[in-house]
Amino acid sequence: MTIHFAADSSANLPLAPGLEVGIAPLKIMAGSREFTDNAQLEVAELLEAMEGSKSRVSTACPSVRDWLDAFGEADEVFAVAITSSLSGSYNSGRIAAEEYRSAHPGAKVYVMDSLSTGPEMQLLLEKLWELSGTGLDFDGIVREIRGYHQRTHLIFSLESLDNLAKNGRVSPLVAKAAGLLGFRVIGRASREGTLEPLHKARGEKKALRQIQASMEQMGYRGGKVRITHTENPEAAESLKNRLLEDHPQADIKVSPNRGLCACYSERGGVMVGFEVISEK
Ligand code: X90
Repeated sequence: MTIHFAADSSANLPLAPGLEVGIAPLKIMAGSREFTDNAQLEVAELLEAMEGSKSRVSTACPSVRDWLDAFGEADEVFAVAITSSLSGSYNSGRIAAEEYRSAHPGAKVYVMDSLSTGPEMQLLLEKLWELSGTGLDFDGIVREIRGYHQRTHLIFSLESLDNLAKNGRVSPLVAKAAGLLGFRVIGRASREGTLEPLHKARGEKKALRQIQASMEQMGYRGGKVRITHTENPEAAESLKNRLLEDHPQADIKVSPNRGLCACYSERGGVMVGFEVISEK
């Protein structure tokens, strides 16, 4: 029996070595250029095009065809999509799953609405991979991953919410706070999968301190953490080191954002997916 994993490109693949995930790419339109968020995309080039573009930067979710390609050919497919509250990706994935089942009688496909994105999707994919090695059957894996999802969160610090606001993914009022010089907005993915602002912080150090405090408040006690950043490895590493001071055994990894997360978290953005001890 073969098992495949798939995700849309907001999961910032590649992930752990050995964990193979089919990618359904989103697209980013900046000025006259269109970027496909695949392994070939150069984030630095995308950011330059975005920053030099006079017109609104926009994005498009993967098509049903993109998801079918990402599923590949397998008996069981587990797929994770960016929050359905902010993107049509999950919807395309659901339709793809129906088509897949009719084209492959007996095949099973589970498409999960992450209600989040980036590093929280990474945690979900790593857990799915781990669960697939435990001998659990399809329904057992689905049950377990749903339970695990109750214990994962996403928190982030953004220097600019321009692209989110211009695309109607956050209110202009919330975006304004981040527009003030030197201010960052600290927020999280809400239970409904929308962007929930929590705090404003002036300067990177305060923002990182605030992220750490919010994580502890939400129940972080040394579980797994995945940190991604948009051209800001210093902040990501410094957050990792702060967390390790309190939780020396924690499994914490840092990686760069790919196109979609880079587009919306913008230069300097830091995103953190983490496990907590009690359910949401
Ligand atoms: O379908 C599309 O065109 C994609 C639209 C995606 C819009 C939101 C992307 C957010 C990326 C920014 C910080 C995290 C916010 C998380 C809220 C759940 C990353």
